[in-house]
Amino acid sequence: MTRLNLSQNWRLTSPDYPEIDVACQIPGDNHSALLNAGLIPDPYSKCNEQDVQWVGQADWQLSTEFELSDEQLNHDFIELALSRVDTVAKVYLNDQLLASCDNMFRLWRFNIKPYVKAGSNKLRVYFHRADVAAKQRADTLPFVVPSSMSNNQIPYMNSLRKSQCHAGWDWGICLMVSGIYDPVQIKLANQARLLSTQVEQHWQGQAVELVITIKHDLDCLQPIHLSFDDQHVEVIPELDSQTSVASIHLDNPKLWWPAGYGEQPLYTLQVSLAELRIEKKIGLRSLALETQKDQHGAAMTFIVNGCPITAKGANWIPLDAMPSRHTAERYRQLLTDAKAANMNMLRVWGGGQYEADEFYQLCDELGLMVWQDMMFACSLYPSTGDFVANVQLELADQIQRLRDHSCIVLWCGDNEVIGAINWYPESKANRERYVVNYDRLNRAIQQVAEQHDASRVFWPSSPCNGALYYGDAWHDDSQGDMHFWDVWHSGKSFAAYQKIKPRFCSEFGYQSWPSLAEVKTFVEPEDWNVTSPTFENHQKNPSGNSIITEMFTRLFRFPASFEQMLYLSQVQQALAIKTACDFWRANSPQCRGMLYWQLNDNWPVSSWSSIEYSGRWKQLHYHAKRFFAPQYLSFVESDKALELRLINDSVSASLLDCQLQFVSWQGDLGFSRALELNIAADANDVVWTMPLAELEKQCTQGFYIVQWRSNGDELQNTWVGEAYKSLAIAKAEVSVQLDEANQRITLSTNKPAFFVHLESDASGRFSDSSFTLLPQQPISLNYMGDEFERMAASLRVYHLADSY
Ligand code: BMA
Repeated sequence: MTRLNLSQNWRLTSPDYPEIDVACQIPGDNHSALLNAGLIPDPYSKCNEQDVQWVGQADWQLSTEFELSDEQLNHDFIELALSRVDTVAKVYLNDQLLASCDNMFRLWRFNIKPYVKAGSNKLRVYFHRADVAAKQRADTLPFVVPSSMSNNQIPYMNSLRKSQCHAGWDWGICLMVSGIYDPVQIKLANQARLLSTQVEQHWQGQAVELVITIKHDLDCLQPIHLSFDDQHVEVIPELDSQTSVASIHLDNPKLWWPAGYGEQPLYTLQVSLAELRIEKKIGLRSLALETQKDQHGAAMTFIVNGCPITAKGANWIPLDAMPSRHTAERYRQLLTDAKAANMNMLRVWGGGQYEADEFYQLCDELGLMVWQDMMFACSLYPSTGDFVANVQLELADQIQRLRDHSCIVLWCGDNEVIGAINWYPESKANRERYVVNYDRLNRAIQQVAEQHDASRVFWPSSPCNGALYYGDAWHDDSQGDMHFWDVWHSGKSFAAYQKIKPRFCSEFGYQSWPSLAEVKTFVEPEDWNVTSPTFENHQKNPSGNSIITEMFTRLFRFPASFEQMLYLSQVQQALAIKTACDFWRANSPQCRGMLYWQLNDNWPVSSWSSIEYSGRWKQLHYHAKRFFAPQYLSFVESDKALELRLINDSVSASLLDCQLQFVSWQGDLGFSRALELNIAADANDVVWTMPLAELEKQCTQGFYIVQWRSNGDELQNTWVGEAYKSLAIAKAEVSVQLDEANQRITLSTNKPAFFVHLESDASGRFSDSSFTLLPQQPISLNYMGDEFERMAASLRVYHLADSY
């Protein structure tokens, strides 16, 4: 097949602004094009968000021209492939209406043979205002279907199949972008097309039978060739059947494992028919979701290759609010950073988008399991025939595109839509109607998922207790997945994380402010204040800043400056999520999943993320690298004692050397013990205890610290017995030595220093940060970036006792 990439010479115009005619990169969006042309200010800077709202309130048009030769025109099939067309758009070819699109998640293939000619052809895509289209659709519904106005700044987003966070979210800018976010291609073929392939893995012990289904439109006996690794198969299609099936048997293949559990070998599958070819990389693994009843309720455990996995990771939102910036490099960076923090699962959250192919390819390659939501979030959704039919087409497209990615472990119907039935006055007043309405759509989603992929479990919603439960999954820790927001949204103390024992917590989060380095990119120095207009515009959760500040007063001495407030907010966030993960890991195997909210930001903002928009790691991400380590030592308080537990999330036994110490605030060693620890595969053992009565005397005197090595990393965990504000922490003096030749930084201190954190204005990160530093035990780490000089010139080293 020949493909022509129509990525060149696109122009963006608007009937509402006749003077605008600018170049537009495709894949790309209108805001990016206008920004490049200097017609709008940077929407991410200062309060510019408000000044660019006019862009979303206009119709736009993208147009280009392309050449076709006589020879190309003679092909039997000439198709235009369009995907991620956002959203209500008409496609014209040579000024004839070719198609109407109204679903950003569809993968369109239009037969354009009747519309094209030799020589130059004109392609034009006209985008209608999405806010107006959304209202028009909502007006036709038989009853009110409420949409999420606490997140969206534009109403009725639920009536459009468009990324729901385009209208803003409680971490997101409202841009109402439009454009085309995948490459636009013309596909030429003769005789027949290869339409799709599906690889099903049927496991029997260590052997796998691959059933490969190929869809095509051959009408002659031409062979289809398949190769998988070093095996080759030829299939002769049956006449009048557009589906051919081949099978390949492998004994003891190399297994694909989630990160931390093993390697990620990928086999190459090639399917070819004459000059047409489909190529895929396939990871071989068996997969199950264990939901059986047990003494705690019911399990929620992913089983890969027969081994129960503890899923550790975060929730993923779209990379950037301007889709032009969804580049392969940025996917790779962010996903590599997720893996570097010992994550093995990401949840693609339902208010964003089915991600680009690169995302899933990288997750396959890195061993990041994907919990895939369908794109519905926090609103109620229509269940009218046309809406449901549109969704079914979207899901058929997406599931067929994605199902051969081994990284995907679950199809989940939506984000928080069951819960949303309890949020809106209309649905509270008529719950039956809205539960039935929910189920009609959800059931249709399930049917398409099961029709196109029988190999994965369909999970109705997140959070959810299982099929046909409509209760409060937010708070039920006995079964299913839960979203635990009692700490952030309801103001409970961090100890509330230790009052629950989730089976799988797929959301829990705590906000922080961005680092000073990040703040410099979007706030002018005169607005460096957490209540300045600019700073407040970059906080989309109305009570966010007060929640952060109020929690300071519970835990810490109040920070002395704006800069120290930023730093301390990241200490606080790290401590919140670490409190939860330390406790839940210590509760494995009862808890088999923890995905915090949220991995990333789609613009510079105050949020729950552990990686800032610029890519800089917040303190939380450095902590996650420790508290998600496969071999982890966690302190937990039971009724009687402080326990040190060793958790081994691995398929093999492990031997660990660790050093446990009690250190006074002044740095005197009260107790030091070297422990040599053996642990079985997938185990959780108590390795040391201290009775509470003893501990009470100790905890005002100092703290425990345990240090160990795992997978080449130096790890540590610190336990303090009371809120930091009440402890007699010494005013440490931390000094820094730089070694440019080796990109090394060495930190030393005269007194114990807590949450010692490095930050600079340079790009890149450090091999470690936000740790406890002890006197006489300097820590050396690497700067991982290409701007050593800039890093050195702007390096700021923070620590807790320095924040007040
Ligand atoms: C969740 C998510 C998001 C939201 C986050 C923080 O429940 O599903 O909708 O951004 O909470 O409020």
